[in-house]
Amino acid sequence: MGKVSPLHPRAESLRVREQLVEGFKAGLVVPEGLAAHGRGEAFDYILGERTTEQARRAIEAAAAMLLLTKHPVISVNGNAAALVPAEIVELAKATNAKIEANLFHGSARREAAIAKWLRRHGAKEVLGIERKFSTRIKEVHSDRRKIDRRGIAAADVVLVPLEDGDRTEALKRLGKHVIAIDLNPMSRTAQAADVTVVDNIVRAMPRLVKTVKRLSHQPRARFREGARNFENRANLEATFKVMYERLKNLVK
Ligand code: PTJ
Repeated sequence: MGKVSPLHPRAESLRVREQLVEGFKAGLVVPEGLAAHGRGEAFDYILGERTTEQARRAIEAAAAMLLLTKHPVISVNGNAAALVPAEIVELAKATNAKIEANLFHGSARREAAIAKWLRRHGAKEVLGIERKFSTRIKEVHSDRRKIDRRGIAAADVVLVPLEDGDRTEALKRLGKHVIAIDLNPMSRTAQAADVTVVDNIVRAMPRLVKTVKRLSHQPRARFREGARNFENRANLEATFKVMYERLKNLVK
């Protein structure tokens, strides 16, 4: 981890930053991704840099949803690829999900680099690369509109990590269910998703993989009801309360 001592009080946060910088140097992450990470860190600080009870509940619902669906797809951008490549691959294997590179700052070169990086971590196939399978979601005002016919276009559930934009609303209009992982509970994506995991992706993804593996040994009926009863709005409101209480306790 360069010159940062593991005894430094911010060691873990600095290690994650370093990982992202390495991803930037390797051509996976855009410079804007470093800024986006900083926004996430600010929310993480307010949350106490831990997985809240609300995030745990959302992860439980997300795991159930991924297991209960026929065509799940994990959408991957530069930041997600740099931070949790092994977990993306593990989750895809455990849920039979497809992996699709989908970028805000579209670039064929970076898509290829991300696909190669994920294959190095064990991915058999990464969609979103071949032009002949490419199609578009209307009304998405960014490069994220480009999707793969075999992937997001055909998906019933899409896992969307780290984005704040109009794609989730568009995916919902297409009848898809969306799981978001986003430290900012106010983001458009967090607000529009069916299940929002307000947690750092570096904590949320390993927990999601573990939860999927645990649930996959159980009868489906056992977790189907829980997933159905999950209320994202109420869970987001409870998350805002956690943040509010933490800030309130700092004021005498
Ligand atoms: O690789 P590309 O071209 O797709 O670009 C990736 C970025 C992240 C630059 C792009 O998707 C982007 O601009 O993202 P946004 O729209 O700024 O949204 C990123 C969201 O992720 C924000 O709401 C951040 O708070 C949140 N975020 C950042 N880092 C983390 C995070 N959420 C969870 N874990 C993180 N480590």
